[in-house]
Amino acid sequence: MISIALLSRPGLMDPMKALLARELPGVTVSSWPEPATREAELAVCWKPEPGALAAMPKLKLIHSIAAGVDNILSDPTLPDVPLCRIVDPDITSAMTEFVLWATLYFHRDFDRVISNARDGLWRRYDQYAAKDRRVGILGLGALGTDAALRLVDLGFAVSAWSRSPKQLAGVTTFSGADALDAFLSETDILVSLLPLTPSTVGLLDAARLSRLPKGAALILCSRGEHVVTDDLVGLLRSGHLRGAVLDVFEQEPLPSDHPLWREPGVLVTPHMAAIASWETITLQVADNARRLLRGEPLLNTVDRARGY
Ligand code: NDP
Ligand code: OXD
Repeated sequence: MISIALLSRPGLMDPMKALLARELPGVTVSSWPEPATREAELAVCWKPEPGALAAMPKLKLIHSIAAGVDNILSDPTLPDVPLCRIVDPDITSAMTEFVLWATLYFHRDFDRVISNARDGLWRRYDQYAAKDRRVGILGLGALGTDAALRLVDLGFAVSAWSRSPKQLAGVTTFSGADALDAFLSETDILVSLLPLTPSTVGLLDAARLSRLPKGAALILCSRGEHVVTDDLVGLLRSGHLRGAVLDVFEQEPLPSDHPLWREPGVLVTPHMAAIASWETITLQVADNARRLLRGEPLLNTVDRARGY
């Protein structure tokens, strides 16, 4: 039976040990930096220490416990073995719920009335029909596609931007770097569901965010590194942007004294848009472990050259 190493901060993945033993009878599970991890054929990772995977000479497969793999690909010594990630309908639904909630938060002025309620201020705002609100989604993959379709169901004017051309019923699609400015200029509520890669890091800087129409809002569900925080804060303070729901940050957990917690117009959520259960993660890891042992195609492999 296969030998699996868990690589993360101490204790994080402990719940997987019993679940992996249930799914893969006879499996050996060790946690980095135990010496037994050197014998592992499969590594299950969240933010593995750079160099740790290179010290596993028998490694045949690296498995992320998350949808995003930037925290693994950032290791310059990463061994050249397949890398798989988590893709799951429950995670997709959870992300869509979060995107719908955050879209409605701005669309129906909850950002303003929650703040007004703290001051006992009774104030109503002009209402807009969903069809008159343009929601733009960066990234039209597993998560962006579902969120876009559900927003269409609610009647929003939905557009999306991806690397390669795509067609999706009811969605105006844009692709490639040359189309980004046009996409942004027609977006009232911008939702980021991009992977973090060398092409997308720092994408939302002052120049790009300024392309959004005055009064636009940002919903950041992807990675903190997609946004240049000082540029975002500058555009919020100048009044060009209305607000931002930020679920992801360069540093997580976001320190309690970080100014973003208290920045007017910003709502911080704790990387909770879509959280995979240990059961879901284990079932996908175990499925790929069996496939590896049987020499069958792996599921949800990452294109390492593209970075996602
Ligand atoms: P996918 O890999 O399925 O989709 C990625 C999408 O981004 C694709 O449409 C791809 O285009 C597009 N894309 C990638 N690079 C570029 C680029 N340079 N220019 C334009 N478009 C680009 O990812 P998922 O939908 O599964 O997940 C997206 C991200 O969401 C994850 O990487 C992770 O960072 C984040 N996430 C956050 C969670 C949270 O709780 N906050 C939970 C889960 C994920 P194309 O279709 O042409 O390939
Ligand atoms: C992620 C995840 O990639 O939680 O952020 O899956």
